[in-house]
Amino acid sequence: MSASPSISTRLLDGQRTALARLISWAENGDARFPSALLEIKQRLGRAARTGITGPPGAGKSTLTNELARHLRTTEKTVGILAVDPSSPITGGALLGDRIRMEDRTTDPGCFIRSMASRGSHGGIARATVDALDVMDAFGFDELIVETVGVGQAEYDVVGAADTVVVVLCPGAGDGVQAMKSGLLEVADVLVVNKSDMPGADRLAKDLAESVHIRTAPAMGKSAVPAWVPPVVSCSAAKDEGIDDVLAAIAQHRAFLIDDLAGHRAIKRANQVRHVVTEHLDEAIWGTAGWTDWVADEVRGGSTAYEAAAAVLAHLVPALPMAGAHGAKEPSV
Ligand SMILES: Nc1nc2c(ncn2[C@@H]2O[C@H](COP(=O)(O)OP(=O)(O)O)[C@@H](O)[C@H]2O)c(=O)[nH]1
Ligand SMILES: [Mg+2]
Repeated sequence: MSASPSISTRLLDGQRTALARLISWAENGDARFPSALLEIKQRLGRAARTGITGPPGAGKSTLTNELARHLRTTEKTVGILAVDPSSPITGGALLGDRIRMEDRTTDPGCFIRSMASRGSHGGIARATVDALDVMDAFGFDELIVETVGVGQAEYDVVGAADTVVVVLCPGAGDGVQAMKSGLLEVADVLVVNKSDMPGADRLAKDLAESVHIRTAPAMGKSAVPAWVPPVVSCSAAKDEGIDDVLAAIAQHRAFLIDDLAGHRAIKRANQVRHVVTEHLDEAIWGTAGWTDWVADEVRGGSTAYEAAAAVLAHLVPALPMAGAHGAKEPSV
């Protein structure tokens, strides 16, 4: 009797049940994931990865759907990951996205998965990269990861992509807001969606101007031309300008091509950090019972810093903060 093929083998054979299962392992931080990843490692790195972020309501999901549809007309296979870092409570919003993307779900060349990650922000970013790796090994040509919102957690999630697309729209959350919130810094491509709405041209102009101001000094200093994020206008709802968005993404990818491996290595290093942080967090607070000890200390009158110093002194004696204030060793 021969053993049934492993889940990695089944993934590489193109079985969708294995794809779904491995993404769940990634999502849940399943202990079986690391060895499964090792078995699919040889097939990684082929897919192009695009991250889509921006304020709620900008049209990210509509655009993602359109990008996928246009890519499908060129025979490219597409995997989509919709990440909601806030909490499983927003399942309603995810369901909404799912319904809107429905016309993609009957197409065998397109795969859509929503992920509502539990745990820390680092955990979401880690799970996203793992899920993208699984989809990459499965064989999709293009991967798109969409995340809700505009904060640091969202940058961590989409920052793992080769190309980060920031989607804005006229009206709510205007250009000034975007500039303040640091969205311009993370964008490789800036998209002004809802070009059918008033104020879209103004927003595109303002964005192009601030990108120019921001990138000009850097270009002056360096002999290597820096990437200047293009501002592209489109209307996802009216299916206008979608190919311009795809062209801008392709241009950025072409810009990266000389050092794609280096670009990806930096992002991969972030993933190592996330894994280490997540494991430490789990080891300290999940299994070792430090939470109770800390609660006792605080109840006994310690400040948070005193209690933290005591924990750190025990865990990592070489850390500068450890042992500060002459904190005593905890006995766990
Ligand atoms: N007028 C207009 N509305 C759009 C456009 N793209 C999306 N929308 C609408 O904007 C709303 C938010 O879109 P959605 O894709 O869910 O935004 P997300 O929150 O960024 O994912 C929906 O009601 C869309 O129908 C567009 O190009 N023009
Ligand atoms: Mg959405």
